[in-house]
Amino acid sequence: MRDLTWADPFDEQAREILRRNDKGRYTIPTAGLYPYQWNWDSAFAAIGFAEFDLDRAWREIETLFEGQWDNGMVPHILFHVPDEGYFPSHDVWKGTGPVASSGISQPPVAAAMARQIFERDPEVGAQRMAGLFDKMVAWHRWFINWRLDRGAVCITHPWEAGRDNAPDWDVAMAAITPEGVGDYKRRDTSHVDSSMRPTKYDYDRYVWLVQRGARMGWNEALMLEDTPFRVADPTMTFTLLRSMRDLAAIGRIMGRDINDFTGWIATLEEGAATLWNDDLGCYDSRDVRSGTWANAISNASFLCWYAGLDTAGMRDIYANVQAQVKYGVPSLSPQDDRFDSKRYWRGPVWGVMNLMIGLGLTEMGLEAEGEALRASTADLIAEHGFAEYFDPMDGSPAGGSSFTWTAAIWLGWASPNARGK
Ligand code: 9WN
Repeated sequence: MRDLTWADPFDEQAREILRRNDKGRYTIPTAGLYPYQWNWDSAFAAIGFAEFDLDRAWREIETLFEGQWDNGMVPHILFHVPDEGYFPSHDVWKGTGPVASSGISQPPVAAAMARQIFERDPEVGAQRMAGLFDKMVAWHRWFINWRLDRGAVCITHPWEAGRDNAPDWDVAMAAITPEGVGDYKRRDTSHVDSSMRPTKYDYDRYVWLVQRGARMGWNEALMLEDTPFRVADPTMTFTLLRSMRDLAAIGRIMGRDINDFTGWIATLEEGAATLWNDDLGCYDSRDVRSGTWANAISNASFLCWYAGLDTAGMRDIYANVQAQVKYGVPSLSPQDDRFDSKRYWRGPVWGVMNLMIGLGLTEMGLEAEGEALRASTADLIAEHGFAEYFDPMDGSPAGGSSFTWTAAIWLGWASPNARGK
């Protein structure tokens, strides 16, 4: 039997949150604010489930891939059961796949999380991956076919990166005039204080981009002819690179054809190099239309290690950013004028980003830094609850509560009892 430790009650609380948000075949991020299945949230949920119910962990990922489109895209939201509490709904998105969905994707972390789960029980893993492997390859190929700019992965909507209002998109967002967007009723600000959410300026542009995609039937070739929003992004580039490596590793074990992966990985490595902003001395987002840098040291910049890239200079930048906050990793450097400790992706700490940064640090041989980040994330959650995100200056919880991915990364990584740490 395992020793009783201070963390045991939090483990139980985390399992309880996952059970509460569990809809049977998929998990919602939190009741009220996010009543559907989100793509990368589900992948993270799976590593939480894997700590106590391996079958349920695989089911989460399998349900996500039931929503895959014919072209390989896996949508960022699956609207399994209609719900009045979220805007924009499927009526606005008009996603064209087998399950009512949005029309964009989200950071491809599913294969990376699947590898973690696979390692728990490779025999079961091989059985479950038998049905998932080709689907994951098709999704990765979709990014290669439709989202590359000089090898870096681009987003076509701020929601695609999962870092909705990050300053990384400010230039691209300013270039949009959201003409004809019409009236709409936001639901998020009825669940959460508006100071913690994106602004109306942001939402007008989010909705305008959705309407445009829906009008074009989400035809990638057509949308690419005149794209109003295209930003090469470290979140996408680094997570895809990581997932490519992990999927290739799984494929090798299963004796699958992984010939395409070598070229894809090389392309993405070249792409990652194009995200290096020399003046900033850091990985950054690049607006493809204007060629301008975001000049943002974000938590996505620090996903480089998770992608297997140990670039000179990044360790010092990381140490400098971490020295300025009580709890890292802030989504934007506090030295940046645009930093806002409570507003979503412009300052707050997000547990899932910490998980990927922490694992990356450890794998790169920076064990002390990786362990320090794990321990500080554990303190943050134990002291302030399973919130959606946190103020890096004092740890105060923000956004939704009883949040699936915070509970999941607690169980799978941050808890002293986690096997994935
Ligand atoms: C839009 C569910 C999602 C996360 C994103 C996070 C937030 C949605 C929203 O919530 O985005 O996709 O309505 O604000 O930014 O990363 O997947 O938790």
